[in-house]
Amino acid sequence: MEKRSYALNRVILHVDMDAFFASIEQKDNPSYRGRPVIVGADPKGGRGRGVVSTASYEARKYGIHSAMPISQAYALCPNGIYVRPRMERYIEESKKIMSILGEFSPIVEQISIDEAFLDCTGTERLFGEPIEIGRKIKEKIKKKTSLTASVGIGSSKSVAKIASDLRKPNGLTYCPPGKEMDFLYNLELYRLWGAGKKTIEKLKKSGYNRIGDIAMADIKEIVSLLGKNGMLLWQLSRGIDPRPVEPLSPRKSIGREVTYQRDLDDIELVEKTIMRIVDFIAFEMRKRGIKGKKVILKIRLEDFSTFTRGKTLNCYTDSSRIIRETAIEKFRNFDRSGKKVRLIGVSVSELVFWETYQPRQGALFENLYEGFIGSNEKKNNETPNDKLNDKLQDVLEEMKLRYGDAIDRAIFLNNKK
Ligand code: TTP
Ligand code: MG
Repeated sequence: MEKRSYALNRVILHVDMDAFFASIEQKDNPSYRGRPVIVGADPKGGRGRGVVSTASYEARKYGIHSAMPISQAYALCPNGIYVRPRMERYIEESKKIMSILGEFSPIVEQISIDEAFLDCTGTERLFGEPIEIGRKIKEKIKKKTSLTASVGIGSSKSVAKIASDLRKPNGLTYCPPGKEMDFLYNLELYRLWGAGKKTIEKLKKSGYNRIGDIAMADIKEIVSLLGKNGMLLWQLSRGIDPRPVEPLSPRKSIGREVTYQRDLDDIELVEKTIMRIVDFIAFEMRKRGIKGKKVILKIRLEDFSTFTRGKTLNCYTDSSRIIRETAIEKFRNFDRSGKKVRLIGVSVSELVFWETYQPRQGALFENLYEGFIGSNEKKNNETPNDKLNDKLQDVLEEMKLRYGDAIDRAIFLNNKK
């Protein structure tokens, strides 16, 4: 098959700090520098439970990495320096870094506590060639924080993300436009952003070992092997990734709306739609580590009159139950004057990127944060049960993405029939 690149001419940078938590510990404690530092749960002389949050590059030589049981890390390197995470401190540094990035482009999308995408298309006259922009960003971060970052530059998010990881730590990697396929060709499959363990296993079994093997294959083969996901992966393997860098602004919202084929009078059915929409948005928010404070319900009636009803919550949330209850309350209080519903929508706005706003108490840090003292934020009456339900819902949404609508909440079953 012919090698062809579908790159758009964008300059996208991915910036990812090196061994972030561990580097901050080394910066704050000069005696830790040059030594294996492991940030995570207490190893308790090898009997500790919980996991490694991250390890300095010196510690990685012993085979220690993020998410490894702390007991295993201890067995590999009993003389390492083991420290508990200090989230507030890391967030402080993260904010500094994000604000430096903002000096290089107004389009910055933070995707975790220590990484972000920048769209620097058209800024060459201000900052120089792409590689020069990368160098300047690294220098500025080093100067202001004494920390090192790795930067990847390419014509898409996926290429930039792969590039930043190639020469860690303190790396700078540029893939010029048009060279995407050559750049990706010999790389191992795990580097493809979006290829999970199972997908990689499947691909390897069928003889695809490098990214280039997928790029050169017939798209139909990959799709028949992996389903819908195959299409995306095939495109990524050729450096095709049109996703824009999307900054998260407080004005922005996450939402979805549904227009019915026939106008509806059945309140119960409309409420079920609201629940479905909310499940989707809450999943999207949790996946991206975002929480929001304002819930907005949109209603269009049979005569096309359109209304919005909003409520600002006590504090930020990504809980399906809280968003759902708020939206449904707004719907029940809305006077339709007997008219049927043509469209219903829910959105959440006043968004914040939660990890840098306040440490996340879920997923990543769960094992590390027994006894963590939260901020002064008021609570929205979130219960442990909500957290469990949200987790279940996330699994469900993942499965829906993979297997279509074969699985769903019991409450929706009647509609399917
Ligand atoms: P990463 O950027 O994945 O890792 P890192 O910055 O430590 O190392 P690298 O040089 O490879 O980028 O994650 C950023 C921080 O997030 C990391 O320092 C600690 C935290 N983290 C966890 O707490 N648990 C995890 O499983 C991972 C992956 C990260
Ligand atoms: Mg990092």
